[in-house]
Amino acid sequence: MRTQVAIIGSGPSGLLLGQLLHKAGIDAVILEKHTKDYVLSRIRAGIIEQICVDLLDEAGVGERMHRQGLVHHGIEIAFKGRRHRIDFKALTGGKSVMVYGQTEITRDLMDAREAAGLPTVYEAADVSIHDFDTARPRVRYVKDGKAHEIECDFIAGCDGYHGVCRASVPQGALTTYERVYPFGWLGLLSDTPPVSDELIYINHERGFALCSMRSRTRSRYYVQCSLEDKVEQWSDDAFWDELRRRMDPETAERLVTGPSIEKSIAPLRSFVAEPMRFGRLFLAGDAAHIVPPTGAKGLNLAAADVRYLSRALIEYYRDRSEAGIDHYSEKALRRIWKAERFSWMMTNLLHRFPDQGDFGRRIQEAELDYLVSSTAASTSLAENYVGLPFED
Ligand code: RFL
Ligand code: PHB
Repeated sequence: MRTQVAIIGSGPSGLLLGQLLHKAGIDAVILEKHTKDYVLSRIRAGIIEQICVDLLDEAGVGERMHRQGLVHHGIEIAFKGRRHRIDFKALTGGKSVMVYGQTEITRDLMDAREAAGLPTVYEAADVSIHDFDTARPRVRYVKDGKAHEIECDFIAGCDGYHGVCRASVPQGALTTYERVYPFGWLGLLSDTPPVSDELIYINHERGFALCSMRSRTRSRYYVQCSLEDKVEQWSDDAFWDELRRRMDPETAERLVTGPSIEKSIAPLRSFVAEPMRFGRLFLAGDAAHIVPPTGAKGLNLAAADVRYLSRALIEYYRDRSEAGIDHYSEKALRRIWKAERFSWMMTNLLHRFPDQGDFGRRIQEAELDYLVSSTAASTSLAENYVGLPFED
């Protein structure tokens, strides 16, 4: 088989890239290790920036998002039992974010891909990539016990943190930067009305908590937990009790609980691999970088990479220019490091660290106090949260 771009991974990065290339008349095949249902069952991101909304519109998959997504003009930050609102609209000249689940985005992109009759190979086993340092890269995989090979012009590594693409880059060609945090997030999804109209990020002596949502009838909550905790040890009741303890009394009073429909633990990590291009292989999304979820940036960064990469590939095919692909890594990394900084800052600001000590705690309190009392500090948080402008 031959295609122009072989895309590895059908998460949001791979699917969005496939759709934008298709709109520009460029062929792509997507190879995905898991089943479609498995990909759709992963509960992840919930907040998208305007740039991601715009890109989904450009890809022609924005209709349901605009119908069902909730526009949010601010968040609340709670500490010492009080909530403080960060007003995005006032601080950023009218900007906002949207609540629309990653699962829904993935579904919309999969549906559009299917409707256009575009090829995705699910349950593609043993995917391996070859000759990406030449003009004729190849991808091999096994499907239903049969070996296949695809010849292509480019390979897009959209296969997440544990994927095969970054792992196939020769040792020494890659520099990685990493920070692993000494705690995780236990998340619970339930068909209960959200406790508030906006997200609440809580700094509490028992640990961080986050009140988020997927819709007006579906809530998503998180509590900071130990890395040793197992999800089976956490009954729904234990989760709700712990969440309630971390809330201010008024919020705790409003909390509506119910059975969980999903519960999982995610470790927190910051990670960047540089560069993001090796000959005719490009990395995009979680394959190249991870942020702790505290800044709600992971999916948004993936979308930003895809915006740069799709434009670069379109420029290559349309204008025969390599300028875009030559600058892809550098441009993407400039934005990535700013989001890494923001996500690291939010994580430090809001969590309890085992080695924090009294001094660290007082500094954190001063930082929070400064944040909510200074327009400059609130503006900085707001402009990062809604997404920094593109430097094209
Ligand atoms: P994905 O979604 O991991 O998709 C990669 C796909 O590649 C497949 N794959 C392979 N396919 C073929 N061969 C192989 N060898 C393969 N190896 C892997 C995988 O099966 C998978 O289908 O990466 P992608 O597309 O780059 O998307 C990134 C986002 O998923 C991620 O950044 C976000 O979910 C992060 N994130 C959040 N981001 C936000 O912007 N806003 C949020 O509010 C937000 N909240 C979150 C989050 C991530 C979380 N967790 C669980 C880490 C909340 C949480 C709890
Ligand atoms: C979510 O709704 O899953 C969510 C929202 C905001 C975050 C992280 C996760 O910062």
